[in-house]
Amino acid sequence: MTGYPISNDQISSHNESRIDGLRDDYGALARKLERYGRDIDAVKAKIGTFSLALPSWATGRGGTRFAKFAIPGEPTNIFEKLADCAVVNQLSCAAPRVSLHFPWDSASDYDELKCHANELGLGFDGVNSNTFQDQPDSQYSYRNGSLGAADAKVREQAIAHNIDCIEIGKKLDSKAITVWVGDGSNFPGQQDFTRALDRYVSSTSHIYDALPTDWLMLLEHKMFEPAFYSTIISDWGSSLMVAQELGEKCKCLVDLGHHAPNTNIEQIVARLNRVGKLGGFHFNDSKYGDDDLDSGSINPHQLFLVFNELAEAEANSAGKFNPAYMIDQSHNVTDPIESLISSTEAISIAYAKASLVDREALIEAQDNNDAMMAFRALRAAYNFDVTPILAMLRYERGGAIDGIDLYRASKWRERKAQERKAVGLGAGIV
Ligand code: PSV
Ligand code: MN
Repeated sequence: MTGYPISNDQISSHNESRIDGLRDDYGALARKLERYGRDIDAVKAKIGTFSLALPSWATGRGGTRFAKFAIPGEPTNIFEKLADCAVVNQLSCAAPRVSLHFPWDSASDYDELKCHANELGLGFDGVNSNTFQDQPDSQYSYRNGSLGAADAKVREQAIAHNIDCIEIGKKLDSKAITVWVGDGSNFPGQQDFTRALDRYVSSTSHIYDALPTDWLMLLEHKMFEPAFYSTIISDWGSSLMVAQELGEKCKCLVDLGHHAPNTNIEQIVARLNRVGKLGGFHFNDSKYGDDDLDSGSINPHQLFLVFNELAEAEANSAGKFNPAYMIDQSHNVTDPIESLISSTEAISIAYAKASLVDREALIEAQDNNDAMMAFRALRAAYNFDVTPILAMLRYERGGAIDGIDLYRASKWRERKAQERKAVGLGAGIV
């Protein structure tokens, strides 16, 4: 563990003062689970298989389109972002992969970047392209769209950028590219819905053709923003339509915040899974129309219901079910490392509770049209406080019983504030 950011001594002394209390809580939960017919160690082993990818871009303070309020010690390049992700993973033991976004995370030597990440205990998840912003060296502007733009030269530039991302991803052992575009319109009549989608399909088919055989292309839909009247891939229907047209290596990615408030996202998950097109998730939470709040901070029950569909899908999948799980949120008022530790736990909790659902009882109640018993099957699992299992997993794996407490005690951010360059003023939606 030599390259890891927090010292083993610090972790051990943090855990020492908490382990007795944790053993107590774990024992009490074990007895409760036994009455429910489940063995806690088997449950722990199952939960231990769950892991998430961290978004490199969420390690800095995100900001809104109005302002970004940076904090001292924020990362300013991909190496510093990886260091912060390594802290999250070391303490939470459930986030061993990082998803990079280009050109934000460009590096001069990707072999060096990969070695560096591996030394920190990290690997790489899917890569993300960015054709929703112009770059200083861009020849053509994306102001009127990218993969769906009317101008063929703009589309060619956007396609080439996506293919470059695949080439970088190959060096990092990534196995997927996630494509999200801001293409859309702000006025009725501004854009022909059909021709714009035709152009998008044609562009994405060129990217699809450049995919290595063992890669996936994940299409991410978003209802609105930055376009406010129409967005080219606005919903799961549009996403699915294109994924089906492109072929079996193209699937849909569900960002939880990219729907209208109160949309039944768990049903979308079940639908996409039914046709083999559920490719992955961007986890976050949302109160209005945003995709920025911390996972589980607003509606942990919805998160549980999403995972209940995933548990159902996994149970019926004969071992082939492997969606990409990733966080995507914007930390505007917290230290991003703390939010990522807290969100990793919130998402793991939802996974754990869903794995406790008595699926036989649920199906029997559903088949008997017994709504209350079906609901109780879900509620019984949801009501378990599974946090001692997650804390025990972290403890056994060399992580922190209380990640945020230990992070604060480590003074990581204060130390980085001395070492890292200050982040300038700015704004931008992430
Ligand atoms: C767009 O809102 C999004 O959810 C996409 O995943 C982007 O890649 C990411 O946020 C960063 O802008
Ligand atoms: Mn997203």
